Amino acid sequence: MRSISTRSGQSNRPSGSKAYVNGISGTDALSLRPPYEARKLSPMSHSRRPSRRPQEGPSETQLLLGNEALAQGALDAGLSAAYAYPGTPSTEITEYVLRSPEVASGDVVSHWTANEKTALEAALGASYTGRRAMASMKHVGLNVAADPFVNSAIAGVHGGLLINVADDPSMHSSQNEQDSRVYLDLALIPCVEPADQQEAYAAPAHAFELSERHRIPVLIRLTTRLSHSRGTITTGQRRPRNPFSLPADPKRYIVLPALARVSYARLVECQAEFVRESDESPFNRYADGPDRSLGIIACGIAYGYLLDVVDEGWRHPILKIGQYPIPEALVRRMTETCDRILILEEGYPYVEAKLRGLPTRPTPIVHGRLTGHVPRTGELTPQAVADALELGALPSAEPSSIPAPRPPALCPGCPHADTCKVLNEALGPRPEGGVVFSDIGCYTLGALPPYESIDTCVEMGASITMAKGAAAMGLHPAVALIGDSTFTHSGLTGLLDCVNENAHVTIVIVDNLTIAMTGGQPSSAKDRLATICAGLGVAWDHIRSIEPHPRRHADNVRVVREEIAHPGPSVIIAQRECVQTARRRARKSLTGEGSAP
Ligand SMILES: Cc1ncc(C[n+]2csc(CCOP(=O)(O)OP(=O)(O)O)c2C)c(N)n1
Ligand code: SF4
Repeated sequence: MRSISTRSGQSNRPSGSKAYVNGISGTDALSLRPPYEARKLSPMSHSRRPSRRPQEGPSETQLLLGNEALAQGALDAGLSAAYAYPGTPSTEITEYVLRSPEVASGDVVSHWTANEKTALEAALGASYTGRRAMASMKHVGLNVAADPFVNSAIAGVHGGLLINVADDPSMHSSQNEQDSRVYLDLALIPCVEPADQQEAYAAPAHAFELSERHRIPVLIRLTTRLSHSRGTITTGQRRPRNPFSLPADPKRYIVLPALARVSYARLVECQAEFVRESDESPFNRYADGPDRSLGIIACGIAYGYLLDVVDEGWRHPILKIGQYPIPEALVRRMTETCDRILILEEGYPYVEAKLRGLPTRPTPIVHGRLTGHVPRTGELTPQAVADALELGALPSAEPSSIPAPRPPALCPGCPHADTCKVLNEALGPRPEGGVVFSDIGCYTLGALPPYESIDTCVEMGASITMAKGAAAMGLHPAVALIGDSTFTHSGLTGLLDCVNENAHVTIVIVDNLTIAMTGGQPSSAKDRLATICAGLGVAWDHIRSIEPHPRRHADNVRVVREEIAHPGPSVIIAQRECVQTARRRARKSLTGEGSAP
């Protein structure tokens, strides 16, 4: 990797013995005292903490995950409704809200929804009534919710509306590492990207105000390390929830072309104001330094990593970006005064690419992921930042020997394992025996030895529709393997297509009665799958139930073979509870946990 020399002999790295574990460092702020000058607009210019909490007043200290801090910040900022479809690394936002006293008392409504699109639309409906609402999802969930995401920016909001999206660079639990900031260019709305847990707490209050001031939705972007690492936060006083009220101009919500053109023009007009507000935002700060041979722009958690690797003698200007659109005046200050600029950002080279397109005077040399000074793919780490700045190796903690590394695998006794064995026997060797188009869930682990039962896995819902497309081209048997939650998330519409086209596909719904992959959230259509399939038009004779259990193996193989032979759509529901949720349920009933006192 290329690096940028920042030194005239002395080390810039902290001399202390700060340890770095998995790229997560402590949350204690390194204060960058003079030679930095404080930027007037930001009273907190060198600390990691935004100056604004929901309201000044009594506060308490808590140790929270980034996701939990965001949820607490939203509750304290007057949240009334929170909807989500689970997905790592975003799930804990809604789990925290669901556990809150506000939900228990009925003051806040919160639900897991069928998918991310329905989550965002429900939050938009809540906002229509003047309440503050939010929808949370993982980055690929925003693809599913892209339609309401882009169009709610045109229709506008009444109560504040937040879309919290957790990106997963390095693909720890995802099929890609797309950067949600790219969606800002489609929806033309602002985004807040916290650098640490305290900012994650402060972000909802700030973003709700922004949302209500401009009547647009606001994106809050997190990434895995911040979502899943703990830090101490200081809470502020709670803001009361908005009263019920309907919009004064309800026609805005009808995006017929004639009305949408007006709304779109207004949104475009707002862009300059969004940029101005970014320049003034407490989430964006400029810290000047005397050595302008290099300036650094650090976005979101990258700012935290930067503070971890530089010491008090640091001499180069730093621009922290935590609110978008890009703060142009602050960026211009750097481009006009620094010879070269290093851009540190988690995800895509979003800011870097934009800076390359900005007319600047004189044109500084921009370095970052596109130039190889920072790794082009994967998570940013303090070490990657140190490498880019030629600061040498950081002290690192020995990895703990307690959790032994092991490859992912289905749990012993998992019902999906039995379904995989049934499919292997019923179909025989692939591809001669047919193709199993799979979906995303625990059962995707059926791709690994010893099962090797599935042949594809692309995105949620793709199993049924890919099987249908392949069957139409002559593939037989074309089998789709899909979980109960993935089926209600995005398989239903594909099944309707299969019925309408009388597709020769066999759909196996592995119903473990939960969303196991993300920790056991409730599945949307518990015990109603057969009725739903019949309602969509599948003949009752070809909606079969099996129990995926070793003692039923021979019967199950027979059922699969019979349905493969049926020249139309058939559904086999393989129902047996996930052993993990069954265990948790048994433990709860033994300890009385969760029951009334
Ligand atoms: C668009 C999108 N949203 C969320 C996820 C995260 N996710 C992957 S599979 C899955 C659901 C799994 O539940 P189910 O289909 O019932 O299978 P199980 O894990 O219970 O076997 C979720 C929420 C994702 N990968 N993509
Ligand atoms: S969590 Fe449940 S569904 Fe997932 S592998 Fe384990 S037993 Fe199977």
